[in-house]
Amino acid sequence: MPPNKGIGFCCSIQGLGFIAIVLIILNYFSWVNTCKVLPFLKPSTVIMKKKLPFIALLALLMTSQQSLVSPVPQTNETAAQRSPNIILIFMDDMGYGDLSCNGALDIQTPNLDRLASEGIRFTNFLSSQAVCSASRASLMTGCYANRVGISGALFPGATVGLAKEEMTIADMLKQKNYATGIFGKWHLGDARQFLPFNQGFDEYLGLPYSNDMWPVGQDGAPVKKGAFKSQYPPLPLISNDKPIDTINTLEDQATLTARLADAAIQFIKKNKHKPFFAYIPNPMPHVPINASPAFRGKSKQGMYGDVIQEVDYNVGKIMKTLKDEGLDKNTLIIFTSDNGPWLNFGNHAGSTGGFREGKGTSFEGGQRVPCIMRWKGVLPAGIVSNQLASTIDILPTISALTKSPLSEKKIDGVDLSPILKGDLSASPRKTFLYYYRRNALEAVRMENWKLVFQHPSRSYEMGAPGFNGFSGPTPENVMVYKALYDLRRDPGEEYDVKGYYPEIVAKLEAIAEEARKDLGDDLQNRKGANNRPAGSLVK
Ligand SMILES: [Ca+2]
Repeated sequence: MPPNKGIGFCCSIQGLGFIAIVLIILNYFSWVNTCKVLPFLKPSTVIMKKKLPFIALLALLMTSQQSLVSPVPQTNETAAQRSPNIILIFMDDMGYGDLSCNGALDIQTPNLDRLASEGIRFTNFLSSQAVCSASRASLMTGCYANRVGISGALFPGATVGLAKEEMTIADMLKQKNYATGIFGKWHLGDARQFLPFNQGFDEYLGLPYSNDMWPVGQDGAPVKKGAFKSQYPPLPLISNDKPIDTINTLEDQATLTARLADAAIQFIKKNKHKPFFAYIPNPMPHVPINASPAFRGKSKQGMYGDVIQEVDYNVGKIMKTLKDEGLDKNTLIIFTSDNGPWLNFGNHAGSTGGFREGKGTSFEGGQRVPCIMRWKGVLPAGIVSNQLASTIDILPTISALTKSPLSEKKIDGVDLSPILKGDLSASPRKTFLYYYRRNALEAVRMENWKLVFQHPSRSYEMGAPGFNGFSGPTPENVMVYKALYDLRRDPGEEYDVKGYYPEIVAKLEAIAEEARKDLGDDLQNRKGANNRPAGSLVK
Protein backbone atom coordinates (compact mmCIF):
# COMPACT_ATOMS: atom_id res chain seq x y z
CA MET A 1 0.00 0.00 0.00
CA PRO A 2 1.53 3.37 -0.95
CA PRO A 3 1.94 5.73 2.02
CA ASN A 4 -0.49 8.36 0.73
CA LYS A 5 -3.19 5.68 0.63
CA GLY A 6 -2.49 4.81 4.29
CA ILE A 7 -2.51 8.45 5.33
CA GLY A 8 -5.81 8.98 3.48
CA PHE A 9 -7.40 6.03 5.27
CA CYS A 10 -6.29 7.20 8.75
CA CYS A 11 -7.43 10.76 8.05
CA SER A 12 -10.91 9.69 6.99
CA ILE A 13 -11.40 7.54 10.15
CA GLN A 14 -10.22 10.37 12.39
CA GLY A 15 -12.38 12.89 10.54
CA LEU A 16 -15.35 10.54 10.70
CA GLY A 17 -15.14 10.13 14.48
CA PHE A 18 -14.58 13.83 15.04
CA ILE A 19 -17.52 14.90 12.86
CA ALA A 20 -19.80 12.26 14.44
CA ILE A 21 -19.05 13.58 17.95
CA VAL A 22 -19.63 17.19 16.85
CA LEU A 23 -22.95 16.23 15.27
CA ILE A 24 -24.09 14.31 18.35
CA ILE A 25 -23.32 17.30 20.60
CA LEU A 26 -25.02 19.73 18.21
CA ASN A 27 -28.05 17.48 17.91
CA TYR A 28 -28.30 17.15 21.73
CA PHE A 29 -28.30 20.93 22.22
CA SER A 30 -30.69 21.42 19.34
CA TRP A 31 -33.06 18.88 21.01
CA VAL A 32 -32.82 20.70 24.36
CA ASN A 33 -33.47 24.07 22.67
CA THR A 34 -36.44 22.61 20.79
CA CYS A 35 -37.88 21.42 24.13
CA LYS A 36 -37.58 24.94 25.54
CA VAL A 37 -39.62 26.37 22.61
CA LEU A 38 -42.16 23.53 22.65
CA PRO A 39 -42.71 22.77 26.35
CA PHE A 40 -44.97 19.76 25.67
CA LEU A 41 -41.78 17.95 24.62
CA LYS A 42 -39.49 16.83 27.45
CA PRO A 43 -35.71 16.38 27.18
CA SER A 44 -36.01 13.25 29.29
CA THR A 45 -33.13 10.85 29.53
CA VAL A 46 -35.32 8.11 28.08
CA ILE A 47 -36.05 10.09 24.93
CA MET A 48 -32.36 11.04 24.56
CA LYS A 49 -31.27 7.45 25.03
CA LYS A 50 -33.68 6.48 22.23
CA LYS A 51 -32.59 9.38 20.04
CA LEU A 52 -28.80 9.20 20.42
CA PRO A 53 -28.17 5.99 18.43
CA PHE A 54 -30.29 7.41 15.59
CA ILE A 55 -28.38 10.71 15.60
CA ALA A 56 -25.06 8.87 15.78
CA LEU A 57 -26.08 6.69 12.82
CA LEU A 58 -27.14 9.79 10.90
CA ALA A 59 -23.81 11.42 11.72
CA LEU A 60 -21.94 8.36 10.52
CA LEU A 61 -23.91 8.27 7.27
CA MET A 62 -23.20 11.95 6.71
CA THR A 63 -19.51 11.57 7.37
CA SER A 64 -19.44 8.55 5.02
CA GLN A 65 -20.76 10.86 2.30
CA GLN A 66 -18.00 13.27 3.27
CA SER A 67 -15.31 10.62 2.74
CA LEU A 68 -16.66 9.79 -0.73
CA VAL A 69 -15.74 13.25 -1.95
CA SER A 70 -12.30 13.21 -0.27
CA PRO A 71 -9.53 14.24 -2.71
CA VAL A 72 -7.32 11.34 -1.53
CA PRO A 73 -7.86 8.32 -3.78
CA GLN A 74 -9.06 5.39 -1.68
CA THR A 75 -9.69 2.51 -4.04
CA ASN A 76 -9.33 1.39 -7.64
CA GLU A 77 -6.17 3.45 -8.06
CA THR A 78 -4.45 2.60 -11.34
CA ALA A 79 -0.71 2.43 -11.77
CA ALA A 80 -0.86 5.59 -13.89
CA GLN A 81 -2.55 7.55 -11.08
CA ARG A 82 0.06 6.69 -8.43
CA SER A 83 3.33 8.58 -8.37
CA PRO A 84 5.64 6.23 -10.28
CA ASN A 85 8.99 5.03 -9.01
CA ILE A 86 11.82 6.24 -11.25
CA ILE A 87 14.92 4.21 -12.14
CA LEU A 88 17.41 6.17 -14.22
CA ILE A 89 20.34 4.15 -15.59
CA PHE A 90 23.03 6.42 -17.03
CA MET A 91 25.93 4.74 -18.81
CA ASP A 92 29.40 6.29 -19.16
CA ASP A 93 30.78 6.52 -22.74
CA MET A 94 28.40 3.87 -24.09
CA GLY A 95 27.81 4.35 -27.81
CA TYR A 96 24.57 4.49 -29.73
CA GLY A 97 25.52 1.26 -31.50
CA ASP A 98 26.30 -0.83 -28.40
CA LEU A 99 22.85 -2.42 -27.99
CA SER A 100 21.62 -5.38 -30.02
CA CYS A 101 18.39 -3.47 -30.67
CA ASN A 102 20.45 -0.59 -32.13
CA GLY A 103 22.40 -2.92 -34.41
CA ALA A 104 25.38 -4.00 -32.27
CA LEU A 105 27.39 -6.81 -33.78
CA ASP A 106 28.59 -9.53 -31.41
CA ILE A 107 27.25 -7.95 -28.22
CA GLN A 108 24.11 -9.59 -26.89
CA THR A 109 21.86 -7.35 -24.79
CA PRO A 110 18.68 -9.43 -24.38
CA ASN A 111 17.49 -7.62 -21.26
CA LEU A 112 17.89 -4.14 -22.73
CA ASP A 113 16.27 -5.37 -25.94
CA ARG A 114 13.33 -6.66 -23.90
CA LEU A 115 13.16 -3.33 -22.05
CA ALA A 116 12.89 -1.64 -25.47
CA SER A 117 10.27 -4.10 -26.71
CA GLU A 118 8.17 -3.36 -23.62
CA GLY A 119 8.56 0.41 -23.94
CA ILE A 120 9.83 3.18 -26.21
CA ARG A 121 13.19 3.25 -27.95
CA PHE A 122 14.43 6.66 -29.08
CA THR A 123 16.67 6.97 -32.15
CA ASN A 124 17.25 10.72 -32.11
CA PHE A 125 18.17 11.19 -28.48
CA LEU A 126 21.06 13.55 -27.66
CA SER A 127 23.27 13.82 -24.63
CA SER A 128 23.49 17.51 -23.74
CA GLN A 129 27.29 17.59 -24.16
CA ALA A 130 29.77 14.88 -25.06
CA VAL A 131 31.69 14.92 -21.78
CA CYS A 132 31.03 13.57 -18.29
CA SER A 133 30.47 16.46 -15.85
CA ALA A 134 28.70 18.76 -18.30
CA SER A 135 26.42 15.92 -19.38
CA ARG A 136 25.57 14.99 -15.78
CA ALA A 137 24.93 18.61 -14.76
CA SER A 138 22.37 18.78 -17.58
CA LEU A 139 20.74 15.48 -16.71
CA MET A 140 20.37 16.46 -13.07
CA THR A 141 19.04 20.00 -13.70
CA GLY A 142 17.24 19.90 -17.08
CA CYS A 143 19.51 22.75 -18.22
CA TYR A 144 22.24 23.19 -20.78
CA ALA A 145 25.41 22.67 -18.72
CA ASN A 146 26.70 26.19 -19.47
CA ARG A 147 23.50 27.61 -17.95
CA VAL A 148 24.48 26.07 -14.61
CA GLY A 149 28.19 26.86 -15.00
CA ILE A 150 29.56 23.33 -15.42
CA SER A 151 31.85 22.35 -18.28
CA GLY A 152 34.19 19.49 -19.18
CA ALA A 153 35.11 16.75 -16.74
CA LEU A 154 35.92 17.82 -13.18
CA PHE A 155 39.16 16.47 -11.73
CA PRO A 156 39.83 15.17 -8.19
CA GLY A 157 40.01 18.07 -5.75
CA ALA A 158 38.03 20.38 -8.05
CA THR A 159 37.18 23.70 -6.38
CA VAL A 160 33.85 23.85 -8.21
CA GLY A 161 30.76 21.68 -8.40
CA LEU A 162 27.06 21.86 -9.17
CA ALA A 163 25.65 24.77 -7.15
CA LYS A 164 23.49 23.68 -4.23
CA GLU A 165 20.87 26.25 -5.32
CA GLU A 166 20.17 24.25 -8.50
CA MET A 167 17.23 21.87 -8.29
CA THR A 168 18.29 18.32 -9.19
CA ILE A 169 15.86 15.54 -10.12
CA ALA A 170 16.36 14.25 -6.57
CA ASP A 171 15.57 17.67 -5.05
CA MET A 172 12.49 17.87 -7.25
CA LEU A 173 11.20 14.44 -6.19
CA LYS A 174 11.95 15.16 -2.52
CA GLN A 175 9.06 17.65 -2.74
CA LYS A 176 6.86 14.57 -3.22
CA ASN A 177 8.56 12.59 -0.43
CA TYR A 178 10.42 10.19 -2.70
CA ALA A 179 13.20 8.05 -1.28
CA THR A 180 16.25 9.00 -3.38
CA GLY A 181 19.43 7.03 -3.97
CA ILE A 182 22.45 7.22 -6.31
CA PHE A 183 24.51 4.13 -7.05
CA GLY A 184 27.40 5.01 -9.33
CA LYS A 185 29.53 7.89 -10.54
CA TRP A 186 28.52 11.39 -9.38
CA HIS A 187 31.11 13.70 -11.03
CA LEU A 188 29.53 17.03 -10.10
CA GLY A 189 32.16 18.01 -7.53
CA ASP A 190 34.02 15.78 -5.05
CA ALA A 191 34.27 18.35 -2.24
CA ARG A 192 31.96 17.48 0.63
CA GLN A 193 29.55 20.35 -0.05
CA PHE A 194 28.97 19.15 -3.62
CA LEU A 195 28.36 15.46 -2.83
CA PRO A 196 24.95 13.90 -3.58
CA PHE A 197 23.66 14.16 0.01
CA ASN A 198 23.73 17.95 -0.51
CA GLN A 199 21.83 17.61 -3.80
CA GLY A 200 18.67 15.79 -2.70
CA PHE A 201 19.92 12.21 -2.35
CA ASP A 202 19.26 10.16 0.80
CA GLU A 203 21.76 7.44 -0.10
CA TYR A 204 24.96 7.29 -2.12
CA LEU A 205 27.32 4.51 -3.01
CA GLY A 206 29.79 5.18 -5.78
CA LEU A 207 32.72 7.03 -7.27
CA PRO A 208 33.02 10.81 -6.94
CA TYR A 209 34.51 11.13 -10.47
CA SER A 210 35.69 9.01 -13.41
CA ASN A 211 37.20 5.58 -12.87
CA ASP A 212 40.38 6.55 -14.75
CA MET A 213 41.17 9.37 -12.31
CA TRP A 214 43.46 7.16 -10.26
CA PRO A 215 47.23 6.77 -9.82
CA VAL A 216 47.33 3.77 -12.14
CA GLY A 217 48.61 3.64 -15.72
CA GLN A 218 46.92 2.27 -18.81
CA ASP A 219 48.85 -0.96 -18.26
CA GLY A 220 47.03 -1.42 -14.95
CA ALA A 221 50.19 -0.88 -12.83
CA PRO A 222 50.65 1.96 -10.30
CA VAL A 223 52.22 4.99 -12.00
CA LYS A 224 55.73 6.09 -11.14
CA LYS A 225 56.36 9.18 -9.08
CA GLY A 226 56.29 12.30 -11.24
CA ALA A 227 53.97 10.80 -13.85
CA PHE A 228 50.85 12.88 -14.62
CA LYS A 229 48.49 10.55 -12.80
CA SER A 230 50.67 10.39 -9.68
CA GLN A 231 48.91 13.61 -8.57
CA TYR A 232 45.65 11.66 -8.14
CA PRO A 233 44.70 10.13 -4.80
CA PRO A 234 43.60 6.48 -4.69
CA LEU A 235 40.14 6.18 -6.28
CA PRO A 236 37.64 6.16 -3.41
CA LEU A 237 34.35 4.30 -3.21
CA ILE A 238 32.12 6.58 -1.17
CA SER A 239 29.15 5.59 0.96
CA ASN A 240 27.00 8.64 1.73
CA ASP A 241 29.71 11.09 2.85
CA LYS A 242 32.62 8.78 3.69
CA PRO A 243 35.11 6.72 1.68
CA ILE A 244 34.60 3.04 2.56
CA ASP A 245 36.98 1.44 0.09
CA THR A 246 39.47 2.23 -2.65
CA ILE A 247 39.62 0.94 -6.21
CA ASN A 248 43.30 0.14 -6.68
CA THR A 249 43.48 -2.44 -9.45
CA LEU A 250 41.77 -3.56 -12.65
CA GLU A 251 40.33 -6.46 -10.61
CA ASP A 252 38.75 -3.90 -8.27
CA GLN A 253 37.29 -2.13 -11.33
CA ALA A 254 35.69 -5.43 -12.35
CA THR A 255 33.59 -5.48 -9.15
CA LEU A 256 31.91 -2.10 -9.75
CA THR A 257 29.03 -3.01 -12.08
CA ALA A 258 27.63 -5.81 -9.88
CA ARG A 259 28.35 -4.07 -6.57
CA LEU A 260 26.48 -0.91 -7.56
CA ALA A 261 23.57 -2.80 -9.14
CA ASP A 262 23.21 -4.91 -5.98
CA ALA A 263 23.14 -1.77 -3.81
CA ALA A 264 20.46 -0.30 -6.09
CA ILE A 265 18.42 -3.52 -5.78
CA GLN A 266 18.65 -3.39 -1.97
CA PHE A 267 17.47 0.24 -2.10
CA ILE A 268 14.52 -0.72 -4.33
CA LYS A 269 13.47 -3.56 -2.00
CA LYS A 270 13.84 -1.39 1.09
CA ASN A 271 11.68 1.38 -0.38
CA LYS A 272 9.09 -0.70 -2.20
CA HIS A 273 6.25 0.74 -0.09
CA LYS A 274 6.97 4.34 -1.01
CA PRO A 275 7.81 6.17 -4.22
CA PHE A 276 11.55 5.99 -4.91
CA PHE A 277 14.09 7.44 -7.32
CA ALA A 278 17.08 5.20 -8.03
CA TYR A 279 19.77 6.92 -10.10
CA ILE A 280 22.30 4.38 -11.39
CA PRO A 281 25.15 6.17 -13.22
CA ASN A 282 27.27 3.15 -14.11
CA PRO A 283 31.03 3.88 -14.18
CA MET A 284 31.41 1.38 -17.05
CA PRO A 285 32.13 1.20 -19.97
CA HIS A 286 34.41 4.22 -19.38
CA VAL A 287 38.02 3.02 -19.55
CA PRO A 288 39.68 1.26 -17.79
CA ILE A 289 37.11 -1.43 -18.48
CA ASN A 290 36.87 -4.81 -16.79
CA ALA A 291 34.11 -7.36 -16.27
CA SER A 292 33.51 -9.85 -13.46
CA PRO A 293 35.19 -13.23 -14.09
CA ALA A 294 31.82 -14.85 -14.96
CA PHE A 295 31.42 -12.52 -17.94
CA ARG A 296 34.96 -12.53 -19.32
CA GLY A 297 35.33 -14.10 -22.74
CA LYS A 298 31.58 -14.45 -23.14
CA SER A 299 30.97 -11.92 -25.94
CA LYS A 300 32.49 -12.11 -29.38
CA GLN A 301 33.59 -8.50 -29.08
CA GLY A 302 36.28 -8.95 -26.46
CA MET A 303 36.41 -7.21 -23.09
CA TYR A 304 34.24 -4.27 -24.22
CA GLY A 305 31.44 -6.65 -25.24
CA ASP A 306 31.85 -8.58 -21.95
CA VAL A 307 31.43 -5.35 -19.97
CA ILE A 308 28.25 -4.40 -21.85
CA GLN A 309 26.85 -7.90 -21.41
CA GLU A 310 27.48 -7.69 -17.65
CA VAL A 311 25.66 -4.34 -17.57
CA ASP A 312 22.80 -5.94 -19.52
CA TYR A 313 22.67 -8.86 -17.06
CA ASN A 314 22.39 -6.45 -14.14
CA VAL A 315 19.64 -4.45 -15.88
CA GLY A 316 17.86 -7.81 -16.14
CA LYS A 317 18.35 -8.35 -12.38
CA ILE A 318 16.80 -4.96 -11.67
CA MET A 319 13.87 -5.77 -14.00
CA LYS A 320 13.37 -9.12 -12.21
CA THR A 321 13.42 -7.38 -8.82
CA LEU A 322 10.66 -5.03 -9.98
CA LYS A 323 8.58 -7.99 -11.16
CA ASP A 324 9.15 -10.05 -7.98
CA GLU A 325 8.29 -7.11 -5.73
CA GLY A 326 5.14 -6.24 -7.71
CA LEU A 327 6.59 -2.88 -8.80
CA ASP A 328 6.63 -3.45 -12.56
CA LYS A 329 3.53 -1.45 -13.32
CA ASN A 330 4.40 1.44 -11.07
CA THR A 331 7.98 2.06 -12.17
CA LEU A 332 9.38 4.08 -15.04
CA ILE A 333 12.82 2.84 -16.15
CA ILE A 334 14.97 5.15 -18.26
CA PHE A 335 18.19 3.85 -19.80
CA THR A 336 20.61 6.17 -21.61
CA SER A 337 24.28 7.27 -21.78
CA ASP A 338 26.25 10.40 -20.88
CA ASN A 339 28.03 10.68 -24.25
CA GLY A 340 29.23 8.66 -27.23
CA PRO A 341 32.24 6.31 -27.29
CA TRP A 342 35.83 7.32 -26.57
CA LEU A 343 37.02 6.06 -29.92
CA ASN A 344 40.76 6.46 -29.43
CA PHE A 345 40.64 3.45 -27.10
CA GLY A 346 39.91 1.27 -30.14
CA ASN A 347 38.76 -2.19 -29.06
CA HIS A 348 38.09 -0.88 -25.53
CA ALA A 349 35.63 1.70 -26.91
CA GLY A 350 32.08 1.31 -28.11
CA SER A 351 30.39 2.00 -31.41
CA THR A 352 28.66 5.17 -32.56
CA GLY A 353 26.51 3.04 -34.86
CA GLY A 354 28.05 4.91 -37.81
CA PHE A 355 27.65 8.51 -36.65
CA ARG A 356 30.55 10.92 -37.19
CA GLU A 357 33.34 11.26 -34.57
CA GLY A 358 32.77 10.39 -30.89
CA LYS A 359 33.07 11.56 -27.29
CA GLY A 360 34.43 15.07 -26.86
CA THR A 361 32.94 16.37 -30.12
CA SER A 362 29.60 17.95 -31.02
CA PHE A 363 29.18 15.67 -34.02
CA GLU A 364 26.44 13.07 -33.70
CA GLY A 365 28.89 10.33 -32.67
CA GLY A 366 29.65 12.39 -29.57
CA GLN A 367 26.09 13.20 -28.63
CA ARG A 368 23.67 10.65 -30.11
CA VAL A 369 23.08 8.10 -27.37
CA PRO A 370 20.81 5.10 -26.85
CA CYS A 371 17.63 5.79 -24.90
CA ILE A 372 14.89 3.43 -23.74
CA MET A 373 11.93 4.25 -21.49
CA ARG A 374 9.62 1.59 -20.09
CA TRP A 375 6.61 1.89 -17.76
CA LYS A 376 4.61 -1.29 -18.09
CA GLY A 377 0.90 -0.86 -18.66
CA VAL A 378 1.17 2.93 -18.94
CA LEU A 379 3.59 3.70 -21.79
CA PRO A 380 2.89 1.98 -25.10
CA ALA A 381 5.03 -1.11 -25.69
CA GLY A 382 7.42 -1.73 -28.54
CA ILE A 383 7.36 1.64 -30.26
CA VAL A 384 10.27 3.56 -31.74
CA SER A 385 10.38 7.36 -31.63
CA ASN A 386 12.55 9.14 -34.20
CA GLN A 387 11.72 12.55 -32.74
CA LEU A 388 14.43 14.86 -31.46
CA ALA A 389 14.85 14.60 -27.67
CA SER A 390 17.64 15.04 -25.15
CA THR A 391 18.86 14.14 -21.68
CA ILE A 392 17.87 17.70 -20.61
CA ASP A 393 14.26 16.67 -21.23
CA ILE A 394 14.31 13.89 -18.62
CA LEU A 395 13.81 16.23 -15.62
CA PRO A 396 10.74 18.07 -16.98
CA THR A 397 9.28 14.76 -18.20
CA ILE A 398 9.65 13.25 -14.71
CA SER A 399 8.16 16.45 -13.30
CA ALA A 400 5.08 16.02 -15.50
CA LEU A 401 4.68 12.29 -14.76
CA THR A 402 5.03 12.73 -10.99
CA LYS A 403 3.34 16.14 -10.78
CA SER A 404 6.43 17.51 -9.03
CA PRO A 405 6.90 21.28 -9.25
CA LEU A 406 9.82 22.51 -11.36
CA SER A 407 12.47 24.93 -10.17
CA GLU A 408 11.59 28.61 -10.40
CA LYS A 409 14.89 29.10 -12.24
CA LYS A 410 14.91 28.88 -16.01
CA ILE A 411 15.46 25.40 -17.45
CA ASP A 412 15.96 24.22 -21.03
CA GLY A 413 14.31 20.80 -21.11
CA VAL A 414 10.86 20.08 -22.52
CA ASP A 415 8.23 17.58 -21.37
CA LEU A 416 8.33 14.45 -23.54
CA SER A 417 4.97 13.15 -22.23
CA PRO A 418 3.19 13.56 -25.60
CA ILE A 419 5.66 11.06 -27.12
CA LEU A 420 5.36 8.77 -24.10
CA LYS A 421 1.59 8.62 -24.63
CA GLY A 422 2.33 7.03 -28.00
CA ASP A 423 1.84 10.01 -30.30
CA LEU A 424 4.69 9.39 -32.72
CA SER A 425 4.08 12.64 -34.59
CA ALA A 426 4.39 14.75 -31.42
CA SER A 427 7.63 16.73 -31.40
CA PRO A 428 7.91 18.69 -28.15
CA ARG A 429 11.58 19.47 -28.89
CA LYS A 430 12.01 21.56 -32.04
CA THR A 431 15.58 22.78 -31.63
CA PHE A 432 18.81 21.87 -29.86
CA LEU A 433 21.99 23.80 -29.01
CA TYR A 434 25.29 21.91 -29.31
CA TYR A 435 27.44 23.78 -26.80
CA TYR A 436 30.86 22.34 -25.99
CA ARG A 437 34.11 23.18 -24.23
CA ARG A 438 33.58 26.00 -21.75
CA ASN A 439 30.86 27.87 -23.57
CA ALA A 440 31.23 27.43 -27.33
CA LEU A 441 28.14 27.15 -29.51
CA GLU A 442 29.51 24.69 -32.06
CA ALA A 443 26.24 23.78 -33.81
CA VAL A 444 22.47 24.25 -33.71
CA ARG A 445 19.74 21.86 -34.71
CA MET A 446 16.20 22.35 -36.00
CA GLU A 447 14.32 19.15 -36.79
CA ASN A 448 16.52 17.29 -39.31
CA TRP A 449 18.80 20.23 -40.01
CA LYS A 450 22.12 20.81 -38.26
CA LEU A 451 24.19 23.95 -38.85
CA VAL A 452 27.78 23.46 -37.69
CA PHE A 453 29.82 26.63 -37.03
CA GLN A 454 33.52 26.91 -37.65
CA HIS A 455 35.34 25.70 -34.57
CA PRO A 456 38.44 23.77 -33.43
CA SER A 457 37.45 20.20 -32.62
CA ARG A 458 38.84 16.95 -31.32
CA SER A 459 39.05 14.38 -34.09
CA TYR A 460 39.44 10.61 -34.21
CA GLU A 461 39.85 10.59 -37.96
CA MET A 462 43.55 11.50 -38.03
CA GLY A 463 44.99 8.06 -37.34
CA ALA A 464 44.45 4.58 -35.94
CA PRO A 465 43.11 4.34 -32.38
CA GLY A 466 44.79 2.60 -29.46
CA PHE A 467 44.39 -1.04 -28.43
CA ASN A 468 43.75 -3.20 -25.35
CA GLY A 469 43.40 -0.31 -22.92
CA PHE A 470 46.01 1.98 -24.45
CA SER A 471 44.86 5.23 -26.07
CA GLY A 472 45.62 6.49 -29.55
CA PRO A 473 46.23 10.12 -30.51
CA THR A 474 43.39 12.63 -30.32
CA PRO A 475 44.28 16.02 -31.73
CA GLU A 476 42.06 18.66 -30.11
CA ASN A 477 42.36 21.55 -32.55
CA VAL A 478 41.36 20.21 -35.93
CA MET A 479 39.47 23.04 -37.64
CA VAL A 480 35.90 22.25 -38.62
CA TYR A 481 34.26 24.60 -41.14
CA LYS A 482 30.76 25.94 -41.33
CA ALA A 483 28.37 23.44 -42.90
CA LEU A 484 24.68 22.55 -43.08
CA TYR A 485 23.83 18.87 -42.76
CA ASP A 486 20.49 17.27 -43.55
CA LEU A 487 20.52 14.46 -40.96
CA ARG A 488 17.51 12.90 -42.65
CA ARG A 489 19.56 11.97 -45.72
CA ASP A 490 23.02 12.35 -44.26
CA PRO A 491 23.12 11.10 -40.64
CA GLY A 492 26.93 10.77 -40.94
CA GLU A 493 27.36 14.57 -41.47
CA GLU A 494 29.40 14.07 -44.61
CA TYR A 495 28.28 16.66 -47.15
CA ASP A 496 27.52 20.34 -46.75
CA VAL A 497 24.26 21.53 -48.35
CA LYS A 498 24.14 25.12 -47.09
CA GLY A 499 24.34 26.45 -50.66
CA TYR A 500 21.01 24.80 -51.49
CA TYR A 501 19.03 25.96 -48.46
CA PRO A 502 19.80 29.62 -47.61
CA GLU A 503 16.39 30.01 -45.89
CA ILE A 504 17.16 27.06 -43.57
CA VAL A 505 20.59 28.53 -42.79
CA ALA A 506 18.92 31.86 -41.94
CA LYS A 507 16.48 30.16 -39.55
CA LEU A 508 19.29 28.27 -37.81
CA GLU A 509 21.39 31.44 -37.61
CA ALA A 510 18.47 33.16 -35.88
CA ILE A 511 18.21 30.30 -33.34
CA ALA A 512 21.95 30.59 -32.70
CA GLU A 513 21.70 34.34 -32.23
CA GLU A 514 18.96 33.96 -29.59
CA ALA A 515 21.12 31.35 -27.84
CA ARG A 516 24.13 33.69 -27.82
CA LYS A 517 22.10 36.45 -26.17
CA ASP A 518 20.78 34.00 -23.59
CA LEU A 519 23.86 31.85 -22.87
CA GLY A 520 26.80 33.49 -24.67
CA ASP A 521 29.27 31.95 -27.11
CA ASP A 522 33.05 31.73 -26.66
CA LEU A 523 33.50 31.32 -30.43
CA GLN A 524 32.22 34.88 -30.85
CA ASN A 525 33.51 36.17 -27.53
CA ARG A 526 29.96 36.79 -26.41
CA LYS A 527 28.70 36.83 -22.83
CA GLY A 528 25.23 35.47 -22.11
CA ALA A 529 22.59 37.21 -20.02
CA ASN A 530 21.33 34.14 -18.18
CA ASN A 531 24.27 31.91 -17.20
CA ARG A 532 24.28 30.96 -13.53
CA PRO A 533 27.51 30.29 -11.63
CA ALA A 534 28.68 26.85 -10.56
CA GLY A 535 29.11 26.25 -6.84
CA SER A 536 32.60 27.25 -5.73
CA LEU A 537 34.85 26.59 -2.75
CA VAL A 538 36.59 29.89 -3.42
CA LYS A 539 34.72 32.73 -1.73
CA1 LIG B 1 31.40 9.96 -20.21
